[in-house]
Amino acid sequence: MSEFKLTTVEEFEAATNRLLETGAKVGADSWQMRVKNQTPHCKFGEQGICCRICSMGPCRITPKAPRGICGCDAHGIVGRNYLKFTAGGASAHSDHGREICHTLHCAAEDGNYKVKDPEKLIRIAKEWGIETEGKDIYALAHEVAETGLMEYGKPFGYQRFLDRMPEGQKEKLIEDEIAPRAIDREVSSSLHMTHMGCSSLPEALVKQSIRCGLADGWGGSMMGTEFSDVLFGTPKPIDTEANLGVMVEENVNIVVHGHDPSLSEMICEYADDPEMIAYAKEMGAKGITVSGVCCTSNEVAMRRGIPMAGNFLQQENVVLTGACEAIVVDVQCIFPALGPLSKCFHTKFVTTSPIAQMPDSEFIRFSAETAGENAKAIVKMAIENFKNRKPELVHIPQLKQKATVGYSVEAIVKVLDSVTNSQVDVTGTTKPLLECITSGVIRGAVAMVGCNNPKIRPDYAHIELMKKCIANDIIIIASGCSAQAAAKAGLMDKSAKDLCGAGLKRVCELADIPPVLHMGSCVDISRMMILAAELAKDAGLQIHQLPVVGCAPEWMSEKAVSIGNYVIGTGIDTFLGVDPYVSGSDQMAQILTEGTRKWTGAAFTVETDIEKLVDLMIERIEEKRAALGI
Ligand code: BF8
Ligand code: SF4
Repeated sequence: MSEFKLTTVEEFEAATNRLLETGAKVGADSWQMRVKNQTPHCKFGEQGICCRICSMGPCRITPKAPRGICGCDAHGIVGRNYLKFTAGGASAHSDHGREICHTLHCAAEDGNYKVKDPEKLIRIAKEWGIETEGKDIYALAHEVAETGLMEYGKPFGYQRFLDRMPEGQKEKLIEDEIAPRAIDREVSSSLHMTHMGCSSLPEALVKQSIRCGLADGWGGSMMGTEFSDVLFGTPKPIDTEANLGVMVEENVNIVVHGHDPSLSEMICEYADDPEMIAYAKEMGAKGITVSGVCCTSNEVAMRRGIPMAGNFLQQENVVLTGACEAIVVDVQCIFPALGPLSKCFHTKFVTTSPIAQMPDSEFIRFSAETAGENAKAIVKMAIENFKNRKPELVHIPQLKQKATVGYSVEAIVKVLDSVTNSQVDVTGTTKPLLECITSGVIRGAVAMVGCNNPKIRPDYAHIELMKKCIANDIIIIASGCSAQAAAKAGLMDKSAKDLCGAGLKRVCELADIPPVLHMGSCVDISRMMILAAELAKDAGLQIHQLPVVGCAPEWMSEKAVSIGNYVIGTGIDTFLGVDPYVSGSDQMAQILTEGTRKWTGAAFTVETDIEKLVDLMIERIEEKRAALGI
């Protein structure tokens, strides 16, 4: 037996409590304190029955006041709120994807950004019917980027990547009017539908939520993922470490946080520059450590092995170590609290995007054209800040785990090829994985995604669900903050195979993989959709028939709702541990948990009891297997 041991949530919490003591010394605020101030939450908001989309309101639904001033009932109000939530998430993911398209458009042989995976670029160009023969790779990159940008506003047709779905699925989506058209159009139409005096029919609002979500998952997010791979390389398995213990006391610590790899890639590049390292030494440090928080961390961990300092609810902790010279952010999931918190320490809080501007931050506008000089300025600023540390405040909790990350679809297909010893050459398909599933060695797969949320004990649901799944021979593919929870616990260490059932353990041994596979950031949930589509095509099935489910037990953001919509839109049942503000309408709840099946073959399950949630997932996977007779 190895000496492998998971880090427990209790150990995470003890480390956090120790850091909060430092916070108390310097008068810092914390999310733990703010949660207390904000609870109990407003019941109308929680149930989704507050409407303030016109200035006759706000209107709140009660038994005595069952309709708003315009006459809208609870179902219409909940439905509109749900669609707005989705549109917010789809816009964020897709705008991130658009930025990546722009970065690709700026790529040049002698520029800041290069094409690192030309094969993937050519593959996508061919898929999109773009002539590749005899073309310079950068000319091709620009043409593909421009075609991608057109996906946001094209007047006719549907998202190009829908052609990756199994035969007939796109046609069914078109027939049901949920096939996504131009991405911006879906977001815009959603906001039009929720305008005062437009849709109040729950079914129509849910349909548009799915369509808008699909524009994200099979449009903006998928382009974000694919073109990030083209620019920065398609992830391959790589070793890294996770949790706050990755920060190094003697070094200049730069923490990258947010989502867009265009920034973090450049920071990593310059932090590695011998000139910068020499400068750090001159300033009294031993070197430079870059670590990450949230999805940007997933991006650079997958491609460079950059360690992961933590996930969403750990973002304040990196500053509380007193050893963070700069926390450099781009967009999404960044606490405005980081501004005032940084002021309690020597930390520089550097915002870089016009999309995410915050008080008490230093704004260094980052753009693809000037990326090199921007990144250099940021790294220099961090180095020069090292001398301002207050040694009496420095405490880095010595908690970290090893993790192997970087399981893109391409990487999964490759490693699982080694599992089946069949003589037939199956390279390049998901057939070996299918064989494992059909034979029952692996019972199915769960796509674990999403955030932390103070409503759920942070990381606990992610980790407990994963442990139970792998013990039941269900393989986990994880992304976003869920992936980081797994990594911090040790579930992405290959030794975690000992926690698996016999079948999955054997697969992990043969393929030399951990039982929880890191698939990347939240835009990379598009990778999961591609994997599901490939599995279905190779099996001659539709996606909704596969013994695969999605799960977001601790989700919190609008993006997560958009994701939920495209995951069920793709045909994958999705299990949520937090209610998406729909409990105020039985009609909405019914459509979301059952009604969507007639369009996509999948629906949501909402269960706040985590034990029950995992049992329901396992049950669903077994039902799918039974239906297939396997
Ligand atoms: O996009 S999992 S807290 S970091 S929203 Fe945010 Fe949620 Fe983390 Fe990435 Ni995704
Ligand atoms: Fe009230 Fe109707 Fe206006 Fe909403 S749209 S605030 S329910 S009057």
